[in-house]
Amino acid sequence: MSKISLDNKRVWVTGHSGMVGSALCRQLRANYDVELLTVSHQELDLTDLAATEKWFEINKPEIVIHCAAKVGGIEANKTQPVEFLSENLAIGLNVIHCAAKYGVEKLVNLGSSCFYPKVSAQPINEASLLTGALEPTNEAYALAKITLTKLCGYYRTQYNKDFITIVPTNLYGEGDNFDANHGHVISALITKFVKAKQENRAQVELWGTGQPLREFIYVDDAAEGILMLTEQYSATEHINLSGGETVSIKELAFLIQEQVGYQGEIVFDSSKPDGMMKKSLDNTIVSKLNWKVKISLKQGIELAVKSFTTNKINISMD
Ligand code: GFB
Repeated sequence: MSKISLDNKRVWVTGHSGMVGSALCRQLRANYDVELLTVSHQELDLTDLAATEKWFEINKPEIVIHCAAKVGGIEANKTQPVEFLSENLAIGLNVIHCAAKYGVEKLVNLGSSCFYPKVSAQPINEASLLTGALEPTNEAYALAKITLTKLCGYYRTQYNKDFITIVPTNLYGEGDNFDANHGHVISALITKFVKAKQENRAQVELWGTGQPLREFIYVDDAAEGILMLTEQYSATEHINLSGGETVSIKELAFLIQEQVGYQGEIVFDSSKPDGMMKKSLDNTIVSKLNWKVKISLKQGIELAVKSFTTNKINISMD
């Protein structure tokens, strides 16, 4: 199995209204000649196997890019492990099994940078998977993602299916969940700083020590990389999609504070979890495939703040 072309294919993006799914749809519409298939959660519940099978039978996707998932930041992961494990596993198993049963030409599964061991040599390479214990705050989500990644690999070795897994580093940008408590750090911080500025608050309270290091990629860069790998990558081994900037949460907070124009003080609540102390992914393999990040962290934060304020996103600070 080798390279494929997306052109003239029926391409189904699951989770098309989420951050990654919607970025993929924007690019597929603008830059590719595809028949794009999408279906809302109301029309199709992917945890329902019979309904999912029926959808495959009727719509006959040739390429599936599986983005549908229950996602969230460190707090959401920590407080809802049952849903993070069972929903992600159920959705993923149904989509992957149906892709095999209904003869999908290529399936792209998304892993997560948090599925690598809590203590990993940095930057984390693909071979680190399953070499140590997971970070407890996101163990449930990571277990679902690891199982689905392995399943794709087994489908290739046992049934010769062209199923791949791409592992994006931490993503952010337009279409993210900007909830202050359940969102990932960049979106949650944008919400917190914008609110604090609007309400003239003297302080913004952030979580943990501010010391953890995270690597970030703007979602439009990631979408370009995912589409490039869909066409060019075909292997049992998952592949990291990384090469973004790595900063401490404290440095990140200053960047967002500056972009929002908030003048007050930042306070870190160290009773809240830090999660993994360092998380950036090794990009040796993907960098050989003619793709690199174009949007700097500063530019990406500017874009994310703009999308947040222009879309007047309804935010929760509870
Ligand atoms: O993005 P985030 O929620 O998740 O948090 P992870 C990143 C870091 O930012 C942690 C700190 O060290 C947090 O303690 N932080 C500071 C905050 N203030 C805040 C805040 O207001 N909100 C949030 N969310 N964080 C996630 C996993 O881990 O990585 C997910 O939990 C997912 O499963 C994602 O896979 C990629 O980067 O630590």
